[in-house]
Amino acid sequence: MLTVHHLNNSRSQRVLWLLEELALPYDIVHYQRDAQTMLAPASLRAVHPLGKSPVVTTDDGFTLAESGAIIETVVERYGQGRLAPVSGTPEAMRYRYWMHFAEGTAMSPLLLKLVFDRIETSKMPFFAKPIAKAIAGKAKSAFINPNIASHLNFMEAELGKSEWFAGDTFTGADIQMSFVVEASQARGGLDAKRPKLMAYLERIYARPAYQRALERGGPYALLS
Ligand SMILES: N[C@@H](CCC(=O)N[C@@H](CS)C(=O)NCC(=O)O)C(=O)O
Repeated sequence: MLTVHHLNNSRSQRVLWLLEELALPYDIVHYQRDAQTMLAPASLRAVHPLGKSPVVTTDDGFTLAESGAIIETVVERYGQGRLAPVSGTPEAMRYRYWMHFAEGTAMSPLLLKLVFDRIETSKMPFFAKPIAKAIAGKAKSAFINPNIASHLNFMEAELGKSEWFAGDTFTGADIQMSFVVEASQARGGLDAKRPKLMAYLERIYARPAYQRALERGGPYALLS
């Protein structure tokens, strides 16, 4: 049996979804973000030293962290050929690419956007506010927003080539990429101007396993 250490409104939602897609039995231990800081509770550090979500523990004593590594490991160990392209094919190369692109490239500017948006609106002495706003505004206009836009344009173009990120078949790479697309909609400016990505979101929301994961994981709303 697998146990998902699930933080509300977080990347662990996609691990629940993965396990539902594979129809694997699993337990959930729930953790709640601090309402002020949005950080995970210290109890998650008892499971993995970084205290980040997702973490999965297995009956045979493994602790898995880092969502891409979790998805790849679960698909390899328990997937019986499902959710991953046959190795050595062009689809397998695309699968690996998107598995890494999600956290290695796409999430960085989205995280920076979250941080700088918060700086702009956080409480501080009145004289510091214009300085903070100017720095945040410059970081966003010079680096963060152009990178998010370029990633979105790239993803939109790729989804023009095939229905799913790795090809014509739904794979674990789509589960990994889902958080990027959802976060882009919540705070990265993704909207109807990029119809392929919006249709992709509709396709994933329509999957019964995605719905079941929401039922088990509880309310899910990404930070914006
Ligand atoms: N690259 C890591 C990121 C893990 C991560 O930052 N998780 C967030 C939730 S989406 C978290 O645990 N935040 C709470 C905290 O940092 O205390 C992954 O994909 O697993």
